Amino acid sequence: MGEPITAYVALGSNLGDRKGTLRDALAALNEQDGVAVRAISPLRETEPEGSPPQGRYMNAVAEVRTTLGPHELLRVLLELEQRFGRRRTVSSGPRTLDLDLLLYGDAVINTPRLQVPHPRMHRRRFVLEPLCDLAPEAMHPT
Ligand code: PH2
Ligand code: MG
Ligand code: MG
Repeated sequence: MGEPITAYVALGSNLGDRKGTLRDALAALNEQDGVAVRAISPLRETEPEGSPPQGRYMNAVAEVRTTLGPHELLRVLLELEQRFGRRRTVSSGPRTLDLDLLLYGDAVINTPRLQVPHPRMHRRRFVLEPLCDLAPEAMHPT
């Protein structure tokens, strides 16, 4: 564990109780050792982007302060997706909960398991709008 880092996490849900899942997932994230949720954007209902066809999403972005390293934080996010019923069947298919690590300080990470900044964040309105709501000063490191 090192110095606390500010990171941004995108949340998405398009199955089940979408708002309830996002709210409960944020509470669970805040309960994790070494992770404090500092701020949450307004929730936005968005049209699904990409294939396959699926229902509308609720999306949000959270700002966290964390003493976890980026790979540890990713492990926490994946564990929470599982806990909230995520089943990876169809690639990019509907999901109860998607938690994507967008930014981790100004780190640039390119490993097979983890790419930071998230490689598609700059092309996704459903990420950029809530991120701008929350942190208009946030900078993409590349
Ligand atoms: N997530 C995707 C694919 N498409 N569309 C919206 N509106 N919101 C999402 O969170 C989303 C998506 C893959 O993660
Ligand atoms: Mg995603
Ligand atoms: Mg994801």
